Amino acid sequence: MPNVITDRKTTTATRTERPRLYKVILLNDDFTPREFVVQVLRRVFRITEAESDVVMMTAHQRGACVVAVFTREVAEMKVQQANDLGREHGYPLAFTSEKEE
Ligand code: NFA
Repeated sequence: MPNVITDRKTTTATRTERPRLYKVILLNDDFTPREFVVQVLRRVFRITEAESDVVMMTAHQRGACVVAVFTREVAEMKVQQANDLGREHGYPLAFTSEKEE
């Protein structure tokens, strides 16, 4: 019987990458009431009234404001929930998500 080597070993190197994060952005519009925007921000993003006010006013004055960053799935879910709330009340309120560099 020839000498056959059967005990080859496999080594696996593991490299863990950080998940890419996505910004959720609030866009200004001319129709959605300020107070409604604040309530949606509080409900969907669980931020305080004071923080919601700053985010809402920043979007109002500058056109857009980053609300928070999340993994892609969570960002997309929050955008959907917030946009649905606006639609349910007949407002054009718009949130979007964008990959962070
Ligand atoms: N611009 C809106 C208004 O004057 C308020 C608003 C702020 C809407 C931020 C959307 C986003 N009623």
